[in-house]
Amino acid sequence: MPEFTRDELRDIQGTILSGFAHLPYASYLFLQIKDAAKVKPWLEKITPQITTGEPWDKLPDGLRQKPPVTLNIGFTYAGFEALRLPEETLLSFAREFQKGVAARSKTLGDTGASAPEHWEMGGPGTEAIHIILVLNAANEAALEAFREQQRQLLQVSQGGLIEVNAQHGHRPPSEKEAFGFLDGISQPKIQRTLGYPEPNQWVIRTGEFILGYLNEYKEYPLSPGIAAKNDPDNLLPPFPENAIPDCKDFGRHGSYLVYRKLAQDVPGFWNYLADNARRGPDGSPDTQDMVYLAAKCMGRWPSGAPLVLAPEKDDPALGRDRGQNNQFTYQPTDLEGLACPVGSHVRRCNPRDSRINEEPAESLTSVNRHRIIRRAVSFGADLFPREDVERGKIPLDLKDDHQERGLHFFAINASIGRQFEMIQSTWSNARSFNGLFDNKDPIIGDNDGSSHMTLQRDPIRQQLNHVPRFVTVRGGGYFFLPSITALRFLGSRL
Ligand code: N7H
Repeated sequence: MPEFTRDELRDIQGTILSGFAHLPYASYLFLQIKDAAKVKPWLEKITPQITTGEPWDKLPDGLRQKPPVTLNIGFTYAGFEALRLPEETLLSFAREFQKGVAARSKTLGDTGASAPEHWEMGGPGTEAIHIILVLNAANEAALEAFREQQRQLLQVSQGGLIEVNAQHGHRPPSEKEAFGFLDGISQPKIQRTLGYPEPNQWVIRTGEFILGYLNEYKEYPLSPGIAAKNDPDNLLPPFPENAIPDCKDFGRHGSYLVYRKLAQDVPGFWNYLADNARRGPDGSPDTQDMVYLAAKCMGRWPSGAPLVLAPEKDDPALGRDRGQNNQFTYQPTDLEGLACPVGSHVRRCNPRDSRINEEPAESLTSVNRHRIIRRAVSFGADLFPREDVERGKIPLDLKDDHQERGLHFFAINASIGRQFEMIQSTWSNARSFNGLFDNKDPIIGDNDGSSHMTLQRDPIRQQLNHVPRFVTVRGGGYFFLPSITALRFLGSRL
């Protein structure tokens, strides 16, 4: 299989292929279409501004000329309805996308405080969202200027498009999330991107993340189509292998984007671990044991070192070693979970070669049908410096300051149902998982105090009981990230 050509990369939105590590500040502008007819001039102006996957030019010193800001765009199903895409196209989007994230609350375990009725955006009691603009910049000032520029640009729609919500966040230089752990380590490599022409155990077929290419079933992912007669200027490509004659492929080079605003209960997390930790001579919780238990829940140490490779204590050099910190499988050394618990967050979300009743290679094949590309950015002020966790400095008796903090979590995938939703529901929220029972993902599971977290141990396992919910959903949306060609097509129809 060849790598993507420059023209193909120019057609794919950049956020699918890059986390823009050099641009840690982000804003998300949520827009509503009031009058589709007035959106045309805006769409025509914004389309050439969308950051694509085109490789960055090399400077004379050999370094890449990275963009100072990036812009990406996604549409909800309601957004495509508002833009009056033909019915045949609307109905050819994936079912879960048609329903939207709030309607999927049962599947996702969005209950209690996480129920869509309580969401601050994207729920039934808030303004309808049609479009998300994803803005990235190098610092706060550059982000603010870029945001203002985008808000000005909205004016060309003369009220046809309004902003209904805005969210902001940034990745701290330590790359630690609010519980104090290094994040953003394990990402699937996409076949056809630079250096990965062929799929293998670690390189996932393109069609898991970009429509129009074969996926891990060696099939083409479901892609929205449009009758050829509805594309009179012949802008859109045919379906792969011209599989549906008389129909054009609206989805090619596009993908689905899941957004979840996830609040993290930092005092609740550390106080729970304090309650369960060994006591020191003075009767107070042993902070080293608290970090140990937290790492067992996570599957990695605060530095990012995977428990499989560093079972007893953190190994900061390994944690930071981008070449090594994701080089592991669970077989043959840790099938039983003695190093990395079977129910830990990372092992549930990507069991790699460890699914029970499957040979390692078989397990990798089936697990690789449920991978996601994650993009996450923190919001909210720290209760205590998150970098302190790696140093074992965790304050005891943390008081809840009632300030929200957490992650703007994004998942990119070709099938929301088979990828993001499957991980959240069948792996993280399931009481029975890979031989466990009455356990749920201790980090993102829909825990309600009735389930446990089992730490496999020889001779006797340890059990953390009555795990509460540490992550609450505060809002969300299911979006489609069209190709640049599809964006031009959308503009041409208005
Ligand atoms: Fe998770 N965390 O910071 O505590 N996650 N996650 N996640 N997560 C991972 O390997 C975290 C969430 C995955 O390939 C790490 O990059 C938090 C959702 C997957 O081995 C850490 C939240 C879903 C992986 C966290 C959160 C996932 C992963 C280790 C919510 C999907 C890769 C760093 C607030 C439904 C597993 C790394 C692999 C890793 C954290 C949410 C999925 C530290 C705080 C909702 C697939």
